[in-house]
Amino acid sequence: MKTKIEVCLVFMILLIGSTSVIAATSNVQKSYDKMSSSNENTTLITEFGTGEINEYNESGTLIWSYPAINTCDAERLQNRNTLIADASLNSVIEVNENGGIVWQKSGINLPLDADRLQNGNTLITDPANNRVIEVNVKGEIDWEKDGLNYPVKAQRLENGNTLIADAYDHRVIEVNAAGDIVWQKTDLSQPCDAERLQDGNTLICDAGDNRVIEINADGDIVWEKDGLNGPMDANRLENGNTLIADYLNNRVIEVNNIGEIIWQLSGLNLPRSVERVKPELSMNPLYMFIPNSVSIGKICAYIRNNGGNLSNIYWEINVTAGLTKKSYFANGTISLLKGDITEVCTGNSFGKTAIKLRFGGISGYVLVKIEGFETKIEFSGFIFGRIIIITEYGPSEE
Ligand SMILES: [Ca+2]
Ligand SMILES: [Ca+2]
Ligand SMILES: [Ca+2]
Repeated sequence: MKTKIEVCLVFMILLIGSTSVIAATSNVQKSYDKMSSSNENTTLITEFGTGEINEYNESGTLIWSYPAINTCDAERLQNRNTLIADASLNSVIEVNENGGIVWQKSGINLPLDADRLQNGNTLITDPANNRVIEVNVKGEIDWEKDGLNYPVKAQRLENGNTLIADAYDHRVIEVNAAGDIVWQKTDLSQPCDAERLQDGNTLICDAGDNRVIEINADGDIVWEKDGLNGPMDANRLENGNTLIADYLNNRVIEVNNIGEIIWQLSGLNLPRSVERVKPELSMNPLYMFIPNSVSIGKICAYIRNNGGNLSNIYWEINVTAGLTKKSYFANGTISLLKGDITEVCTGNSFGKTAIKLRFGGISGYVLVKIEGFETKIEFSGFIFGRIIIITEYGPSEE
């Protein structure tokens, strides 16, 4: 079966320069098969056959799509943007909800995987150069592991080490910051994905053997799902099930701990990566707007709060008055208690919890951050108004 996956990877490379062929294969009916209740989350899938990134709800309805040409991996970030390994651009890009590129690392020949790290850097597999790199926000390489043989996926572990599916060396390795191998599983068949699980086991797409396996630290197989066709991505879900991109079977399946399929989306077009997106990450928790043509008005920031008290809102308002730049309300934190409504923005029905700040000036910006999310809005024209921060979803009313 190794031959088949090799062909598959070669096919993938051929596709990079052949977009007209890709478009011809895109007209596929999605079918949905629910055998028992899954959950209300959405599923983000890169479909290599069309190059698109598609987000489906549980019943298989397309709810968001990014019309790329050749993408191999995508993940939804905490700020609700989507990080994409885009081979047609030779780049890793971060796009916002509207598809606007807000960050880009170019000059990577065939990026297959990109992960945003906790330090804000991005971990990227660069198989054409047989390496995995970590780049900072400026795109500079902060860390690198070279000498690999077609690394397909990588994961930064909690201990700071990096787990790499090194496909053509048929192994999964864990390397430390110095690049030394501290753990490995050899004798695999073109592993295309690996992730370290909470209990220390490792989940591997043993693609050439058409199976997903879970092994313990000693390398013993403790769980297996076979009968697949070139699986490219597997993720252990919080509910204990495993979500698998069954690449050459053109489907994504969720299987339980005895391997039964409990949910699937079929009729896909070479699903190469898959991720379950939590509901709280499927909506922007933070919105701000300035109503059109406002000379005296409001800037509103909506913050979604899933319950409890909002606290540690970082806010910063910077206002330019004439030629003099002034800062009003420099920055700080605000504790917001449940039910503490001070004002509701015009025309909205969200108001649950709010704070209100006053400022005045000609132009400037407002920046609000909460719990790792941030949003910034720039304004021009005279404004003497207020910023109102309210929760879209406050704690449920008793
Ligand atoms: Ca990734
Ligand atoms: Ca990864
Ligand atoms: Ca995975």
